Amino acid sequence: MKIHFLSDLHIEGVSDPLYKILLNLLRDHLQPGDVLVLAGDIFDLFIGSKESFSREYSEFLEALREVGVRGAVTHYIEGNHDFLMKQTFRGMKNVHVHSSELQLEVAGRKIYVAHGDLVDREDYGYRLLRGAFRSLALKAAIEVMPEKLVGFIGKKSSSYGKVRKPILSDQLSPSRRKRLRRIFHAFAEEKISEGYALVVLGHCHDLDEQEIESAVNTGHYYNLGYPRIHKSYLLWDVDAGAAPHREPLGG
Ligand SMILES: [Mn+2]
Repeated sequence: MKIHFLSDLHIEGVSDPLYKILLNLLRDHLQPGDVLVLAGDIFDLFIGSKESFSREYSEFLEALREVGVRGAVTHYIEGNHDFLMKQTFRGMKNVHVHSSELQLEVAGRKIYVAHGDLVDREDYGYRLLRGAFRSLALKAAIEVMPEKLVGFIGKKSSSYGKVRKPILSDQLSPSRRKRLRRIFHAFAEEKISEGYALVVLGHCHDLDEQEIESAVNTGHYYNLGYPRIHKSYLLWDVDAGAAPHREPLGG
C-alpha cells in the first residue's frame, strides 16, 4: 500500500503540463488499496460545484471516479484556490472531501494532513475571509454567478494572507522566511505532541522537512513545496517499512 501526497499544483487549465501529469498519476500509478491525498490548491481556480469547472476538468473527475471504483481511496482537502467542492465529487466511490484537515491512521501511525492556510494563527484577516468565502450564502451565489466573478473571488481568496505572497519561499527576505518556517514548524510540533507521527502541509510552497521532537514524542514534518518548480511529490510506501520520500513527478 502506498500513500501519495500532492498539493499546490495550481493547475491553470487542461493544457497545463501538470494536468497531464496528474491524470497519468491517477490512471497509471494508483493500485487498489493505495491512498491519494490531494492537499489543496490542486487547481488554481475551482470554486463551488459550477458546471463550467466540472466540464473543463471532466477528465480528472472521470479518472478519479475510475480510481475509486478500482479500489484506491482519494482524500481531497480543499485549499484556498479550490473549495466548496463537496457537490462536485458527490456519489463518487472512495472519494472524500475535507474542508480543512485530514487525520489517518496507517500501520499504527497517526498522520495529519492539511493544506496549511490555517497554520498562521495570527492571520486573523484571512481566517475571517476564509469563513466568508466558504459560507452557504456564497456557495449559493457562486452557482448563478458569471465565471469572471468567480475568478475574481478566487483571486481575492488566494492573494490574501500573510504567509504566501511570492510563489517560492526562496524569494522571501531571510527574516520572513525564518518566520514562515517557525510558524509551520511550531504547528507541526503541536500536532506531533498530539500523537501524530507524520505531519504533511502545503500552501507556502516551501519544500521543507524536519524531524521534530516534541515534549511527548518524535515525528516528521514535510511540506509539499511547489511541484511546478520542485518537480516532486511525497510518497510513502507503507509496506516497504521505509520513511516517506520525495518521488519525481512526471519524470
Ligand atoms: Mn494555498
